Amino acid sequence: MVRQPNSRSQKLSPEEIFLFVDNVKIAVKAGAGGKGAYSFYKDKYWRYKKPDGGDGGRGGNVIVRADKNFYTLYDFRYRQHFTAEKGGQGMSNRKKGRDGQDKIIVVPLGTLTIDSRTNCRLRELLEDSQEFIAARGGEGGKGSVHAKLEQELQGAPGEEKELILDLRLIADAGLIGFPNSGKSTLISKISNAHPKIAGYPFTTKEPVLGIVSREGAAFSVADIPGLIKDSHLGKGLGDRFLRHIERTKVLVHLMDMAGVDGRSPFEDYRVIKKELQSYSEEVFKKPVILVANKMDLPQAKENLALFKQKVKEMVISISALESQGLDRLLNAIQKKLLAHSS
Ligand SMILES: Nc1nc2c(ncn2[C@@H]2O[C@H](COP(=O)(O)OP(=O)(O)OP(=O)(O)O)[C@@H](O)[C@H]2O)c(=O)[nH]1
Ligand SMILES: [Mg+2]
Repeated sequence: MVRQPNSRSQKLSPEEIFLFVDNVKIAVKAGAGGKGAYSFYKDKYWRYKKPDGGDGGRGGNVIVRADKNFYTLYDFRYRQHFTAEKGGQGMSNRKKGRDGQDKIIVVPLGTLTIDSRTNCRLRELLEDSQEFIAARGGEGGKGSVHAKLEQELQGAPGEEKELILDLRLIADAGLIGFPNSGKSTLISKISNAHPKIAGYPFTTKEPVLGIVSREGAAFSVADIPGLIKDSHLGKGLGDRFLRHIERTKVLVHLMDMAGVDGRSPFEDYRVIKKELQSYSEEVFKKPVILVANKMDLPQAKENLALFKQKVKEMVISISALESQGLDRLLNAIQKKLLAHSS
């Protein structure tokens, strides 16, 4: 199951607008190794005391693990410090101390971990349950059975790091378009995602992931907040969410063909293309499926005819609201995904 954001009230403070968190800094500390036991054994049969102190346990590691049920780093706004357990002390009678428990940090798929002090990219987790040790626990100290020097009794300290977690969602297809073009209506009809839908711009304030299940196949779709002219300069909600379609294989560009908000669909098409190009050449070059939405409205047919005179690419006509043409669209997305799967 893909976790959906909680339903939120309509009025959000500027702070809350960016509830979807995709970059955080955290501090992690692995457990120190336990101390080796300094202990000796003597009974009536032995003339000298014999060492019998066991080794200390290993300190716990800090592990970063990907989980497909998470898709934001929001929780890290409330918790930034993670410490793994220390190793237990060694005991007499050669008993080894208990190993410290690992600390598991759960992150969404698509999270890159960077060591903030060295700026070194540690690992990017792209699959469910994939994990790596971000900070290693210290070795336990030697017990008096093994230790030659007193210093050897001490356990090694655990690694301490400051990590940056940077998320880029992983989805097969990304929905783009002007606010109110019907992106959320579409994703709610074709997938298990049910974002808020309303007739005012910027209803969607954070990316939403949905899974489309079809016979014998499934693919994921990301709905991101609408783009407008000069999004790349920060207008509207800006282009900050476009990073979440950087890894999609296919873009689905939705256009309000009825021009409900009084704009021309062709102008919208040009503006979005320009915004993509201003954002990055790589995103601009992604395969795009053009979709004429709101074809149930009277003005749409005439606008589509005009649009087709100016744009040579194929356009798929749908009405997301009335679930018209969705099968054709899904077939086209699947076909493009197959053609561009590496
Ligand atoms: N008539 C008609 N209205 C539609 C259609 N698709 C969406 N709408 C309406 O258009 C308005 C905007 O729809 P949304 O799905 O919220 O649009 P959006 O692109 O997600 O908008 P933002 O989240 O603001 O970027 C709503 O009132 C929808 O009911 C359609 O096919 N036909
Ligand atoms: Mg929306």
